[in-house]
Amino acid sequence: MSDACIFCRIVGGTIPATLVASNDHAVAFRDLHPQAPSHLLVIPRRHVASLAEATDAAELGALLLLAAEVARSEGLAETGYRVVANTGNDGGQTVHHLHLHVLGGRAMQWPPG
Ligand code: D5M
Repeated sequence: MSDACIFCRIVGGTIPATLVASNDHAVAFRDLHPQAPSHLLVIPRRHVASLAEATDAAELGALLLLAAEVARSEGLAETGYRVVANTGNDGGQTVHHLHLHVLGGRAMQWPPG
């Protein structure tokens, strides 16, 4: 937990977010700047800077399972969706607390920019 980390503060409840689901390891909430009709972020409760620093397989499994759960609850399971972990500078990561983007509700493009 770091007071300097906005996602730690969302987990701790000291800054607001629209929470949609959680489990023992992870919390899901709506992205502040949605890039698709459904855009959720799934983050570990623990501060992990990025996927490159992740070491706990149970925690990563819990993140992925929560991503699939929120995609189902958003009604995306039938049409499909995208799960993205921007990692490091070239990956476009701007918040340095590991997060999965869950994007859906429109057809995605490939390759991403
Ligand atoms: O994505 C970081 C994402 O985090 C980006 O899509 C905006 C989102 N964001 C930033 N601050 C907040 C708060 N306070 N609530 C909800 N969403 C937020 P990245 O992959 O690091 O570029």
